[in-house]
Parts: sequence; C-alpha cells; structure tokens
Amino acid sequence: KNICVVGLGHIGLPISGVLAEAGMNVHGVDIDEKVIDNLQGGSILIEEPGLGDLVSGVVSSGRLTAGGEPQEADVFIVAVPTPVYDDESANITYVEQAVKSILPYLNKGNAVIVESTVPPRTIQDKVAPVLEEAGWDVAANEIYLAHCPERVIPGSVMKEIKENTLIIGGYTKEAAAKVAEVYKLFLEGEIIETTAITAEMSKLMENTYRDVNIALANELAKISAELDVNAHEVIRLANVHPRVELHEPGPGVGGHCIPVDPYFVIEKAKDVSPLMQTAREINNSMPEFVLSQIEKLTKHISNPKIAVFGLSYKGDVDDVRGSPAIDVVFKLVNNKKNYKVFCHDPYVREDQVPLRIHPLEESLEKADVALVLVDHSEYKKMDTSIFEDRMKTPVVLDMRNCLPEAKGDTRIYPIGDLSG
Ligand code: SAJ
Repeated sequence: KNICVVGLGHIGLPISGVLAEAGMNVHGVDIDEKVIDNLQGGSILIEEPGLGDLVSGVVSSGRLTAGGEPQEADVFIVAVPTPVYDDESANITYVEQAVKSILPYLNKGNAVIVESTVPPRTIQDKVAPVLEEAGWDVAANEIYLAHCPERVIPGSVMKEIKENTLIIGGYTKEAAAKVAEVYKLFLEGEIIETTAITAEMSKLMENTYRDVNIALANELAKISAELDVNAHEVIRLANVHPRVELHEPGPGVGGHCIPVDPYFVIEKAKDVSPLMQTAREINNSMPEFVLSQIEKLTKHISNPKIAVFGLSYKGDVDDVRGSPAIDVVFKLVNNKKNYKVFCHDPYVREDQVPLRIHPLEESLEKADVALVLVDHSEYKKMDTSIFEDRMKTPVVLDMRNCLPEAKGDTRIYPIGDLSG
C-alpha cells in the first residue's frame, strides 16, 4: 500500500515511521522545509525515544520519503496541529488546508484519515463538505473518511503507538472498517470502531478528564495552604480507597493537548460546561500560586536568589510548549521583588527559551530558595545534601513532590502547606 501522511510532527512522524516499518511505502508532507531537508537526510528535529533510529532506518531503506507536496496514495493521513486562537476557540485551518491539499491526488476508494485532535462535529461539518464539494460522495463511500484520534503520550510514543487501544470514528460504518485495515498493519492493541463524532468527543473527554482531575488536586493544594495539611499525604491516603484516584497537584498543566482540548468542547457548549471552564481557570492560576508561595518563603530576604529546577512541561521531556514552569520563571523575573532567577534543566536548551540555563551546582550557589517545577528523573534521584552544601539557606519548594528526603538542615516544603 502507498500512504501519504500530511504533517510530520509529534504524531505524523511516528505514524509514518511505523507504517514504513510495516512494509508500506510512505510519503510524508510538511510545509516546513527544515523538517523535509532533515528527513531526506534521515534525521529528525523531534526528541522522542526510539523515533530517530526508526526514521533513519526507513528513510535509508527508501520506505519513507518526504516532500512539500502530497502524492497519489491509497491512504491519506492528516496529522497537523489544531492550536487555539487568542479567544480560546479552535483553529482548524491547518486541518482544512491539509484536506484541500490532497484533493488533486485523490482517487475513488481512497481512505482519508484525520488524526489531528478536532472539536466535536468537525469531520461531519467541516471535513466531509470539503470532499463533497470536490465531487466525492463520502456518504456513499467513494472516499472512506474517518477520525482516528491519536492518544500516545510524549516520552512513550513508540510503545503506545503500537500498543494502545485505537478508536476509529468512521463517517460511515464501511469507512471505519476500511480504515481499521490500515492500522492492523502495525497495531498490537485493540481497535474499536465507532462514529466520527463519538471518536472526536471521547478523545477530548480523555484529556478533559485529566484536566478536571488535576484542577481538583490543585485546588486541594491551595486548600492545604489554608489548613496547614500536607496535600500529598491526603492524596496518598484517599487513594487507598478502591474507587478514588486523585491526581497530583503541581505548578499548572502544560503541553499542547490537555490545556487546549477542553476549550474545543467548551466552545461548542459554553452554557453547559461550567466545570470544565473552572478547571481551566484553576490550572491556569497555578503559576501565580507558586509565586505567592515563593513570596512567603522569601518575605524577609532582599533580592532573593531562586534556583529553578525544570523548565519543560513535564518530567523527562525537552518540550516547553505551554510549560507552566516557563510561566513561573517569567512571573519571578518580572516581579518587583527583584528575584535573581537561575534556571536549570537537563533537557531544555537555550535555543528553545529566551533564558539562560545554568549547571545545577551553579544555579544553587548561595541561593535562598530552590524551586522544583518539573519531576525529571535526575531530580528524583539527586543527593539532597547538595542543598546544604551550596545554598545560602537550604530551603526547597518541591512543587512536584519528587525529591528524595531532606538531609541535615535542609527543609523541603511540599506544594501548599509551608507551616511544617
Ligand atoms: N500533570 C499534573 N498532575 C498530574 C498529571 C499531570 O500536574 O497528576 C501535568 C503535567 O505535569 C503536565 C500536564 O499535566 O504539565 C500534562 O501532562 P500529561 O502527562 O498528563 O499529558 P500529555 O499532555 O503529555 O499527554 C496527554 C495524554 N492524555 C491522557 O493521558 C488522557 C496522552 O495520552 C494524549 O495522547 C496527549 O495528551 C494528546 O496528544 O492529546
């Protein structure tokens, strides 16, 4: 089979790689010339364990080619971003453009699969009409149209892309069945066929579930600050209950999916989604809460030096998109208390952020407070005697509850309760 993948990012590239590995001829398309140039040379610009090796293998064997224009194929996969506009409504223009770009290459019986996360009803109301206007009777299966939301988690994409259960939302029943054949080429996980709108909504609700639950944990962290109780201990004990699964609080929710996807639902149902809207507000308020905790810890210090540990949106990735840690850093830097902020991150590079990144020891040198914003493995196994050895006062605020126990005079405070 010939497969054409439009969009060679965090989803399009792995899917191209595994399909090529399964023996398909894959042609990848991207508007970014840098992505194409690199790919033609067998290299990639994305950090994802296992992806680089896979891609260089299938490029050198000729199974994966790349270019700026689509080619004729049996199957077209759209995996372009769906960002949000400033007013928090979904920007689906990349999806629409991608579908339009394949129109000249379509033949009867081809499959068109949208993997991009989209607002509910997008396949029915926006994508199908583009194909119909071009003369294809999609309801009669002249083109097999489906939405297959990708649910792989950054950091573990290569494993999850093969093992996760896949939901296929067909525009018609026949389209779902036809598209299932494509994924069966490499998928070890289960396949569930449903309608396009159900697939759209289930993807969005998965991420909304996580956002709402994290908001609940973050609200607990704020309450724990009022009540002088350790939120993590409360969560640990509540989760002993067989039907309770509280999430973990932190400095906010980052990445390009969880803080975005709830807005896709909210936009279509504003009056009946107060819980989702409040969850977004709570999670967006967390960087400000971190700042208030730092203010409390440095109340009597002038020009306090803060060592910041972690800039990415979550542990063990270099991805800074939507990172609450970056938000916290800028709030500190722009604060009138004149904080001297020294950042460290084992993965993030200076060409990704407008910040200096220091070696760990240097950031801690004579610092007043160390602020842990990301649970990188390096921090989880660090020797906590370094705080006493390097800092002016060994006070640590661990927003991710990830450090090993304190040693000597070091005080490690959890998120929320600073009384202990
Ligand atoms: N976070 C917390 N507390 C928690 C869990 C996470 O504060 O208890 C924070 C993280 O630190 C991070 C953010 O939430 O800033 C999101 O991280 P994540 O690991 O929950 O999720 P993502 O964005 O890396 O990937 C999610 C996944 N969705 C779900 O787990 C429901 C993934 O499976 C999806 O494929 C991906 O979104 C996507 O592309 O939609």
